[in-house]
Amino acid sequence: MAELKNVEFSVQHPLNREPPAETLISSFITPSDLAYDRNHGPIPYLSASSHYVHIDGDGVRNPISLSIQELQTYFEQHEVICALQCAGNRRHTMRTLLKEVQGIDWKDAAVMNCQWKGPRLCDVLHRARVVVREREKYHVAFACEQVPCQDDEWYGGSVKLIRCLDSDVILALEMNHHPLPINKGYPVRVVIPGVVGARWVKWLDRITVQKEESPNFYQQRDYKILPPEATDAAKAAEFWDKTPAMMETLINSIVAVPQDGQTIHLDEDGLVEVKGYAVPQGYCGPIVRVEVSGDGGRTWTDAWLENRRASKWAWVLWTARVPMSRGTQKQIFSRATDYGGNTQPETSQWNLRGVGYNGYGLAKNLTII
Ligand SMILES: Nc1nc2c(c(=O)[nH]1)N[C@H]1C(S)=C(S)[C@@H](COP(=O)(O)O)O[C@H]1N2
Ligand SMILES: [Mo]
Repeated sequence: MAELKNVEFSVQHPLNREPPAETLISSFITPSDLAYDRNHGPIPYLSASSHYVHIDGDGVRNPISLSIQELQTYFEQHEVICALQCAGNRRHTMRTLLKEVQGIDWKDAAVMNCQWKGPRLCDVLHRARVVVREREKYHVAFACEQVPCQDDEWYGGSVKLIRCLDSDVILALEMNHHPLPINKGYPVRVVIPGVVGARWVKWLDRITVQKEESPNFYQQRDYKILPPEATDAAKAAEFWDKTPAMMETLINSIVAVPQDGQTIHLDEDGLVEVKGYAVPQGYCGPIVRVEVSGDGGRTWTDAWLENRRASKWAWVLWTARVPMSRGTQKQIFSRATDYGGNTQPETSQWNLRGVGYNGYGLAKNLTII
């Protein structure tokens, strides 16, 4: 086990929680105290005045250690508004609709849409003088060695170097115009718009340019869409190395209002008000269309999209008024499409870890009166 430094011992289990989806969609920018928390280990309490980020690796001619103050003053501070989503978001729908899976029972709210600010990763790498011949062969590995995790002694993940040179990839020092909250990675975390949350390493202390992906458990043995033949942990063993690590988020949308099991009055026009969020696929945003069906997919109504032009990486909040007939056991579907032409499928393929579920948004067991 790694040495226990700065551990908050009062947190016995890693902190994992999500807000109710109806509350989450009440604001375009998610307030930090409403945002979900996902942790594979205890939360470290770090001091910004003694924390350093070390940059090293293959082709790094000038390995450097930067303090938080240096990250703030040596580089232009760049702001980005983007969605952050756990790869396990909507696992509950996969396990209830398709088949049992392994993992935290996330519903639809393991996602947030926030404003992040800090130096661009490409500027920091530039200062460390990264000179490599075949850029496409390299990865950038991010690590937090502050606390041990449940399945590894540290937390880490990596992304291809070419993806990291995108000018919106930043080392965030601020979230929603305040220093990062402790839970969110204080004093620094990496923000990689369009990529699953698992790679957005919090409490970041090392950035390494290397030819291989991160060797960390959470890059190698988790956060992969295993093939359906991997039906249990023993069978999964032969597939981990052959299956790519998840990177880009998938196009998705969910129905937040109404919620499963509710009773709804039709309005005078025979319509039901439906609300939710939609997130684009990886680099293909923004969301350009959300359609909603109250009759099992026979007819679809276009939703009104809020804040569609805010950022290609952001979510959109949407509202639709959908015709429905009275009765019980009614369902509502939502289906999003992004600028890159990706449209949500009706369901997605089952996988053991229940990651990457992006079938139609769904509210079920509704009674319409
Ligand atoms: N150091 C560290 N970084 C981490 C994690 C972690 O457990 N430890 N969890 C990852 C996962 S799986 C997700 S989904 C996001 C969650 O970020 P949040 O807790 O700010 O919501 O952080 C990522 N970064
Ligand atoms: Mo995650």
